[in-house]
Amino acid sequence: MASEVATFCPLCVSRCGATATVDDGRLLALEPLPGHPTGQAVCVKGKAAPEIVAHPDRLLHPLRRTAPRGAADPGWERIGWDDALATVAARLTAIAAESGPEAVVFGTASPSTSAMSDAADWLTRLRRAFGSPNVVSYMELCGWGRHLATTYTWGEPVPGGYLPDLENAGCILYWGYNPSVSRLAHATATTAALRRGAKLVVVDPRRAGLASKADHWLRVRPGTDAALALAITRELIENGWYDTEFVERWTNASWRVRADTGELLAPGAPPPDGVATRRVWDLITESCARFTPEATERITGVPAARITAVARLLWEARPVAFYTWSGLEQHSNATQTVRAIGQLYALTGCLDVPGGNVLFTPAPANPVDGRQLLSHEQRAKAIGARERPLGPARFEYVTGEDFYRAALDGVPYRARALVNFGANLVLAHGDSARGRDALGALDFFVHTDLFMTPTAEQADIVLPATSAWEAEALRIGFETSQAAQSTVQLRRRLVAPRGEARPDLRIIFDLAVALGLGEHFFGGDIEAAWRHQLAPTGLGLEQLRASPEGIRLPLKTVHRKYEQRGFRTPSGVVELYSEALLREGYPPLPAYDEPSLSPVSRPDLAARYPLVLTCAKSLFFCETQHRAVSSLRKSAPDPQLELHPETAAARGIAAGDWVRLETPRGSIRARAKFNVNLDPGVVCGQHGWWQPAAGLGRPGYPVTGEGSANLNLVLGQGPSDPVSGSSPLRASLCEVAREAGPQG
Ligand SMILES: Nc1nc2c(c(=O)[nH]1)N[C@H]1C(S)=C(S)[C@@H](COP(=O)(O)OP(=O)(O)OC[C@H]3O[C@@H](n4cnc5c(=O)[nH]c(N)nc54)[C@H](O)[C@@H]3O)O[C@H]1N2
Ligand SMILES: Nc1nc2c(c(=O)[nH]1)N[C@H]1C(S)=C(S)[C@@H](COP(=O)(O)OP(=O)(O)OC[C@H]3O[C@@H](n4cnc5c(=O)[nH]c(N)nc54)[C@H](O)[C@@H]3O)O[C@H]1N2
Ligand code: SF4
Ligand SMILES: [Mo]
Repeated sequence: MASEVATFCPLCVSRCGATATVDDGRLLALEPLPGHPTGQAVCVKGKAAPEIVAHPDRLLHPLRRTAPRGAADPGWERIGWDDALATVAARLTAIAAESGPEAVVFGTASPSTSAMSDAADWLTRLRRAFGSPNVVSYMELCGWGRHLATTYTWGEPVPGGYLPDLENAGCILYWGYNPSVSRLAHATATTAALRRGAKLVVVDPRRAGLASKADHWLRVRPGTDAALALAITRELIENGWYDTEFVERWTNASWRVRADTGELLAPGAPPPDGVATRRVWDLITESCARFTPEATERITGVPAARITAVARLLWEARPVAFYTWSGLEQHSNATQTVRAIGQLYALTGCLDVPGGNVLFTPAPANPVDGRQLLSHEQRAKAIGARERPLGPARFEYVTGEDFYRAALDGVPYRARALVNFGANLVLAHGDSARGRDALGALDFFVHTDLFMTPTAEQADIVLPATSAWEAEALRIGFETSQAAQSTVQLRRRLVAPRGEARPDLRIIFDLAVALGLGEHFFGGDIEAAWRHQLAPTGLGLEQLRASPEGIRLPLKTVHRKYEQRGFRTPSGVVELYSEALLREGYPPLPAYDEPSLSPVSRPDLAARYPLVLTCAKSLFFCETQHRAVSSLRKSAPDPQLELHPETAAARGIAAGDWVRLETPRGSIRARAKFNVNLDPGVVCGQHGWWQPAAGLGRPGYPVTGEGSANLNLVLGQGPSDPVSGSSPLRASLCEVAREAGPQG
């Protein structure tokens, strides 16, 4: 008989509370779980969970490569788990002994697009216990702007840590973020907020998702968001639309700067004799001066009157809650852009107030990411730290390009091995061809995944991971609201693992033991580890097992915590003026830099490639995954390129035609999809196309070469953001032409 079990879907960052229907050891359906703080809805991908679990292409056994890398056929040979783990441990130990543990780079699929969120902290612990300061993931493409760059303004991530309090917001500001596609829990909460009268401003080159319900949709030219932010800031200042008290007391706007060195003087400190000083506020006013609404319309394409109207709305409809994501991450000016928005947001004074961006009270768990296990000395060896001391390397993340350089050129030292959980690096970073070469240059590569991918294909050993529904997992907090943060849930194992697949967490713990690091992993006992994590919550595993829908801790939000403890910046206030950036030679105040590959910065390229190219996620797939899932692929059978009908007409392209998308790096195929709301000078592509859908007879596409549909083949990793190394995947140049030959 079919039974219903409360669970949650970890396929993407939304982590929707869900009800699973299970019958005879099979997962049949996933439906919403309305009482759960993220359980209002389940998307098409969640609904496809049963298909993902049962997919015929799943990896079922550990595999060893028998042919050299680069061979057409890797010659996969099935091996046992003991053999696989022993081989991995032996190779990693040998490489660490010869070259230092830093030569072993760890990798992970983003926890926003995979169930690696179940195991992320434990993988970090394993890496640190092993002694490596290097994890290659997507910090520079996915988390920098939202998460780490903000520490140079706020001391803590806004948003990310400080999340939008949608339930109480007067005005919601989504800037390069489309939760209707990417985070259902935010989309449903936003719709509820609009129903009770909240205002909405969306900044996006496309009229996507909630933009059609917005009070203002600002159609910004990709990559010019900082100019827009500075223009809005200028309007706020000119009209006195800012929180004077907050700005005076809780930012360094009223501090003075030495004209000679640029250093800040603490409030009240007298300047040295003969040294001129300026107020930060005056410098800010000056730095925004040229961004008049009219001048900014010429840069961004956003009508001047809208800029003023949005500034007014942000002020009058306070409190403002905002969120940003991919639209601002993948740019050559990503850091300055989020600094500019951070400045704008400071002026509203909405930080940590009800309805603003709030640091909700997290469930009190023991941290397990093993921060203390990595020595300072090892940490300093992070790849990329020398080139970009304030960038991802400072937080132990290696950028894609830095990893490739270390693997291929030995700079700053050779990356010899990769221990990768999921991450489809070849498809997900720009310059796919170089990515594949870099993996080919490794001495040893072990990859854990549910499916064979173009990245997994380069591995020496491939380990089969269970899907989320074949594994028990502990989730402490669901992020989006205080109720969500207060929820602790132990997701049940709903069906038995397919084949010999094992949960990532099991693999991490077993590998730790095989590497002699069991003492840091409770001797390999996952339940003991969870008990340790849970201890401060007072919850036990048995209690959680008996309440599969999760248990809500009685936590209360505390607002304006900065009044007690200051901001977590070096100075204790919001650093509109950043000495940390100044010391490394970056502009200390938020600034606008033209994108590195734009019609303005590269007129030489624009003559041949006149269109601005950006990209966005698909509702039907997570990143480079799920094209093999029939129910999803049916709805989105082909790679798409959105373009304006006029742009198409000028090139003889009809809706649905196959087109060639050309950049200076090469060309790929996609199908034309008309979008009348786009600027005719902007087109929008999709990355992640490689996988065939055998069940539907839909083709796959080669990663490189003729017939490829891989957007990241024709996008580069540079010229990148000087602070973070973020790649210009969302603002570059291209041309589009109708594909020659028969269409169909
Ligand atoms: N369905 C689905 N959900 C997902 C994912 C997925 O692949 N599919 N991926 C997960 C992951 S890893 C992430 S990081 C999140 C990301 O979630 P989002 O950030 O919401 O993802 P996108 O839709 O790529 O980008 C948001 C918007 O940015 C716009 N944009 C593009 N260029 C610019 C620009 O220059 N400026 C501005 N202001 N906007 C721009 C796009 O048009 C798009 O509408 O989603 C997560 N959830
Ligand atoms: N052009 C362009 N490029 C982009 C982006 C973009 O918007 N445009 N987005 C960027 C962003 S925001 C991100 S986060 C990255 C995403 O890049 P990745 O984090 O690599 O995500 P995916 O491409 O979805 O690939 C995830 C891989 O993990 C596997 N996997 C899924 N679930 C699990 C699991 O539970 N365990 C294990 N072991 N494996 C699993 C999948 O089968 C797949 O092979 O891509 C970046 N690349
Ligand atoms: S939005 Fe869809 S894929 Fe993401 S967690 Fe919710 S149901 Fe799963
Ligand atoms: Mo991401």
